[in-house]
Amino acid sequence: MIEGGVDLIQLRGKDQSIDELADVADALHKITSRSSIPLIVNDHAEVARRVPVEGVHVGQDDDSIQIARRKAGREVLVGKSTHSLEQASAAQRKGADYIGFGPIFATPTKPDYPPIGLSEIKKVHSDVSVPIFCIGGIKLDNLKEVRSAGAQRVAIVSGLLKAPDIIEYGRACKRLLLGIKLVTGRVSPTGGHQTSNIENS
Ligand code: TZP
Repeated sequence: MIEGGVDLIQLRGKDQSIDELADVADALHKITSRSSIPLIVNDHAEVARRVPVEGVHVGQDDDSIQIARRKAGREVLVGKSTHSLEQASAAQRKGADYIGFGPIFATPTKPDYPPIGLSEIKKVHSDVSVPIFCIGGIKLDNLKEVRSAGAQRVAIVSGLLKAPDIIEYGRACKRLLLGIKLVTGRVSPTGGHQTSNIENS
């Protein structure tokens, strides 16, 4: 993934124990840190106490941002999943360093949420100033329309994981994003640049 140009990686392990997640996060972090790619752990902020990951990510039904920070016990990025304009603004008010916004399209990876569609992407970017990762059903095939709808950052899960060649797929996404708007090489999720971050899990 890193060779494919991914700018940020999120570790998701819904069915794994904290111990298992911490082991995977530790091994992954040894790789991501060599390339200065931030590693974000989904759901379980306590992992950040044990492994020097750069951030944690919480959903609407998980710990609050405040509790996630407390559990991490040190300064980390905290991101929040949001599924509407109201949730996006609330997450910023409550101190999120970045938000996920989606699902943009219907996706089997998150079957229980109705898709938001492309129409609110511009609005969320005008309402919210923290970095926004559009997510959900985004693939190489629809990346151009997502970008044209105003997305500055995207998170891709199954598109990348199911690609026959992850490196090529990542590079193709990156080329497409870079072609539409010039991007800095690598940014932190809190950076203000228009950039193409591709999250994976
Ligand atoms: N949050 C909103 S949609 C989604 C998450 C975690 C899943 C995105 O996965 P995919 O496979 O890229 O649609």
